[in-house]
Amino acid sequence: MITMKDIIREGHPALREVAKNVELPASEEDKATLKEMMEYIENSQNPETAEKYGLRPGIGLAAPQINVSKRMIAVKVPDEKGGVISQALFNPKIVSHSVEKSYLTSGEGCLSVDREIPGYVPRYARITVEGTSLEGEKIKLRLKGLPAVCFQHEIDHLNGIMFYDHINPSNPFAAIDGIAIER
Ligand code: UDB
Ligand code: ZN
Repeated sequence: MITMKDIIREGHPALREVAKNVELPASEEDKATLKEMMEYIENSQNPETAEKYGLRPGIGLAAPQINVSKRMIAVKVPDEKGGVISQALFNPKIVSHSVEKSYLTSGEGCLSVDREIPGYVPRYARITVEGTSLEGEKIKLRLKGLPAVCFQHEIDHLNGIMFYDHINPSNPFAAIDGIAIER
């Protein structure tokens, strides 16, 4: 089971690497890793298991965060319609995106970052993501709102990009021409 001690933190070089494509069909080992990542997210969102194991409640996790430099992500995130988008993907890719931007008015954090870093993180407002599920099916997701932010944050990890790389260094809260997402 993945716990916080398995999650590498800011400063670890693996967070700055470009992760490798997963060869498909995925090996049993890669599938087991991705399943464990999704289990972390689920355990961390369950108040009892989160408390018991000291898990920080997460909505997404990328394999480089557990020091596995492969293109795998697990996301379980509420959408705007009261639903939940729960998806583990191999080789996720943004195949199209809006010109329009959006950002969380509360900024972002990261399971691999143990400090508050204030500022708006501009993201694409709408994205289409393709990838392959644990079952080996091709998946295409059209996302907006928090799910779009979360998938972009996780896919950034696969490219060695941290959320704060996107913050305007001279004015972290400079107005962004786009859609504000209230937390
Ligand atoms: C998170 N959770 O899981 F706007 F219902 C963050 C942490 C770092 C604060 C735990 C989070 O943002 N939850 C959230 C936000 C909302 C509404 C809501 C729950 N991550 C995952 C991560 O570090 N993956 O690598 C960071 C998020 C920042 C933007 C999306 C992912
Ligand atoms: Zn993160």
